[in-house]
Amino acid sequence: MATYIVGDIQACFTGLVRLLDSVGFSAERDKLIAVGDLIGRGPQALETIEYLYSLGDSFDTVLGNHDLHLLAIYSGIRKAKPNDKLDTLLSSKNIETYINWLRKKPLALKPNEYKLVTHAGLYPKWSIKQALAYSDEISEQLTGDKWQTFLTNMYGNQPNVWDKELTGAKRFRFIVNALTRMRFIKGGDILDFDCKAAPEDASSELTPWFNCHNEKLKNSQQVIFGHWAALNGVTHTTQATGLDTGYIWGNKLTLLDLSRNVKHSVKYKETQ
Ligand SMILES: [Mn+2]
Repeated sequence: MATYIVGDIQACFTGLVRLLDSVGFSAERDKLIAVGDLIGRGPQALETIEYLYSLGDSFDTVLGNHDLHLLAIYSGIRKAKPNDKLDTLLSSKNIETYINWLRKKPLALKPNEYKLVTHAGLYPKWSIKQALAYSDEISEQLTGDKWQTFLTNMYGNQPNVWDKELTGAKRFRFIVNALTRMRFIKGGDILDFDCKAAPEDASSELTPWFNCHNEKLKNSQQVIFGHWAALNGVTHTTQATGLDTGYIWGNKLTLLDLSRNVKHSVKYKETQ
């Protein structure tokens, strides 16, 4: 039995199947975990969700910003843009099943004692235990009766600094932003949402979250994340592994074989 963690699929079903075939993935034997952004911008939203749903207990995922955006579009809270490419999925006869399935997915997962999986990463002031507890707070909202009210209040960039005394919509918004949208940190603890570039191309006042000292993260622990295509999987630290290698932008789709600690990729050009 192997556990594989796959980077941002973004509705690229063909690439996903090629990648899983290349490692001999078996839904009967193995487990697949995704870092979120299952859909969004790619051409095969319906095929991707149908397939991942069909894997049953062999599949799990954390939610990414595009997955939460899908829930908001389905709820009529946000309008889909043409480049979201969600029409085939939203008009599926099974859409309600898929939406209710996604609502039960967390923002953070612990695949073993030493690893944390989230879409964007781990806020430098949080331990893994805190991230999992805050993810549970969001799951309580997403699975509750008022899940659409929660989504209405989810959008926005403030507050951009964590304070454990935050309550209600502000608290939930910070948790969602830290776990699904974070890239750079300013001044040690401020979330920045303007820059999507690679670290070497960013202004000197911006630090990638994984280069900020986290006194609560032990040397043996590692954060596995996606979301940041410009990194191309390069973090220069053993405490963070980025799996978004920009397949949707013509680059690669990557998965990590967790037990062997080996990455495998397929190139966009070889799958067209
Ligand atoms: Mn993302």
